[in-house]
Amino acid sequence: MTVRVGVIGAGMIGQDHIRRLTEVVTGAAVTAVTDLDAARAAEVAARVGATAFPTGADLIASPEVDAVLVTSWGPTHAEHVLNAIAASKPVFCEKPLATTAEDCLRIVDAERAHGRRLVQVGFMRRFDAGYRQMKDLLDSGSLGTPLIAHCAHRNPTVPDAYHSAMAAQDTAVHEIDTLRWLLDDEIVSAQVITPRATSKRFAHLKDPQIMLFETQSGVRVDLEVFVNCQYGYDIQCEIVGEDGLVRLPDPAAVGVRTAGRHGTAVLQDWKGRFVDAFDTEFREWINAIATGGEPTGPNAWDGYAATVITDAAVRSLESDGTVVTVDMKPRPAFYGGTA
Ligand code: NAD
Ligand code: ISE
Repeated sequence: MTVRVGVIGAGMIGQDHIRRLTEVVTGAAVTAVTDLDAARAAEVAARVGATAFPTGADLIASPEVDAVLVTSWGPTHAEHVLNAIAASKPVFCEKPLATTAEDCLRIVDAERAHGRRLVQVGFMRRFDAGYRQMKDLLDSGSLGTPLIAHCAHRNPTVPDAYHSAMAAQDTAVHEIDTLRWLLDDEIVSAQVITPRATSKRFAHLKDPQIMLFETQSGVRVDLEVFVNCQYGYDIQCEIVGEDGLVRLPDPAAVGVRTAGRHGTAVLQDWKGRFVDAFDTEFREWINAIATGGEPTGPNAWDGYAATVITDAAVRSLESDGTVVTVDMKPRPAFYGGTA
């Protein structure tokens, strides 16, 4: 079966995922595209032989669409995801699931009422080979009980539109999801402190930021978010357990020796760093739909959890580094909890 995907939002990542679905992943076709910019939707649709639709609602209702991919701006995600659930269509939503906890809970409630999983959230790091090796090792118990996580998330630069809260909402949200999954533990508090600011930033931005999280079982996480580090896109993660530690590998790269130096290049953006993870993410999503199964990646509850934890981090940032307790509802049985 070929899964016919309709894409809402044909911007940077939308076009990259369209390329992936049409050129990399087998068993998928992009049959419908919509964008607020109708000319862009028409141009991208024509490129892949799809139909351009005027709105997300029209696209979701189309019989040409089996599954929906939401790659529009964050504040519009909830509306499209809720419409897809109402139409009983699987929906892959790029992060964030929604920009407010209330909207995330509306999605959770709608999916539970539907009775079967339809929603997957685009936290692609769970599909990265290095993180998966870390997860296997941690689950094996060979490092003993995890105690501490040290992480860094560095981007070379960010545009003027990137503001201080986005360090949590847009950037650290990836570590927040990844650590919940790696540790199989819940984050219960957040604190954000700001060291001396780099001079290489737009004046309104607090950069870098140091985020400290505590999990239910007492693991402490320190995360440096530095989005104007200049030198490249650099993701680091090390988890220390009672019997050893595990570190995320750097991407494979040739070693170069020249002019009295030796080294490897540093990647410059998330597209290159996580290209294989994105490919795997979509292969597994399409495969689950094609075989009539439920999506197996991050679910709507993970989307909700990430949003309430980033909310706590933003509250800490805005209150000069107070420790903020995460205000999370009990996890329903539908998502593996007890409520
Ligand atoms: P973008 O601005 O390049 O593209 C968004 C597109 O959506 C634009 O073309 C815009 O016109 C369109 N759009 C907005 N609202 C719409 C609506 N209601 N209906 C139809 N079209 C609409 O943004 P982007 O960088 O591609 O980011 C899109 C989403 O992907 C964001 O939620 C972002 O957080 C996420 N993202 C995820 C990653 C990742 O690493 N997983 C990386 C980058 C972006
Ligand atoms: C961007 O939206 C992403 O999701 C990238 O993975 C992240 O590294 C970057 O900081 C965000 O702005």
